[in-house]
Amino acid sequence: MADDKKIIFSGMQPSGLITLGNYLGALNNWTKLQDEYNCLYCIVDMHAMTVRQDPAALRKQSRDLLMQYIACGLDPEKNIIYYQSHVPQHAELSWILNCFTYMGELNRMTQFKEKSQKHADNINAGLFTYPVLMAADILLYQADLVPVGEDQRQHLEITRDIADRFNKIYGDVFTIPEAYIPKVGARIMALQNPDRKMSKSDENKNNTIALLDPPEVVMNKIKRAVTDSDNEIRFSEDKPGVSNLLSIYCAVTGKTIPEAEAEFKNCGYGTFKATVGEAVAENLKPIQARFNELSKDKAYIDGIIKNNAERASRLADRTLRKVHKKIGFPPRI
Ligand code: ATP
Ligand code: LTN
Repeated sequence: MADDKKIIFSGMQPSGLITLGNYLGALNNWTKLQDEYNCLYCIVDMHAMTVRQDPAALRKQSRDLLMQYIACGLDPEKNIIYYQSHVPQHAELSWILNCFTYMGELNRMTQFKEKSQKHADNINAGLFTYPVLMAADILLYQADLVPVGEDQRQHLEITRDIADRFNKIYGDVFTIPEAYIPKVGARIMALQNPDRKMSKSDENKNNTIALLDPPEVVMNKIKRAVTDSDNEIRFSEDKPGVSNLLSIYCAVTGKTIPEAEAEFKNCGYGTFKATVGEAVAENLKPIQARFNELSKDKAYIDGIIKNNAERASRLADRTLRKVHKKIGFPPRI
């Protein structure tokens, strides 16, 4: 990695097929940043353990997620793309940072509250300390910038607080990272429930568009998306369904909201949805073609998995050793 470039870290959970929300909120930005920065993009399988996963499905989803990263345009030579569980330093730093994080801080996390409600039968300690592992992910690599969707803003804030607290005690150990959130597409909503965010683990598949959904499925899901009855295509808080489709359209075409509103001024919802559906399906086609090619090349993917984990681990070790020294762990002889 070039020493003069700033560092980016981000990750996604292999908790299902990536959605248009994950793509527009995060992954799309990752591909844009790969030339300017030294980037690490992780498949956070240890985070996915915070809710129950079927082992065979988790294994497949993890590999599929890695291939989707590449299919979306991440170059595995330029970026370090790897599985979190292959780099043990994440868990090691996470333990130490747990001792610098307060219960009260973790109690305020909205993701914890939402996931606890959704999985009331499994409110485990990992779900509670999830943000600490995320802080460890980021701080291990001294990341300057973290490209994520809007829902992760709070986790970035706690990461900064933990890093700052640690630095105040031990000197400048960690870089304080900044969130990098897109202007359009940072919060794509569920198609059938536009008052909550699109999530890849949603059981109702009509709520989500997966990057790997074939064009006819994309068209159908968008046609069935919840709108309202006034037939007016404008971006407004009282029109969450229409506004969500407008955001999706703008994020995939690069148009602004006023441009899109003008374009659909005299259209009904039928034409509007068909145009949005087509734009999305067209955007996904090359990604799907690349994904299918990659699925056939086992040796290539295996090579990336091995090499990139080693590269990440070497970098992570630098920070972890520094931390060990600062806090007073005995040196290795
Ligand atoms: P899960 O359903 O398992 O909680 P998720 O779909 O919320 O998963 P994550 O793996 O937690 O996705 O997040 C990956 C990235 O995608 C994060 O940067 C997150 O902010 C972003 N993201 C998730 N959902 C959306 C959304 N609806 N709109 C925009 N960005 C999103
Ligand atoms: N918590 C994130 C996923 C995640 C992440 C990270 C994102 C884990 N570690 C580090 C950015 C940086 C999520 O739930 N979307």
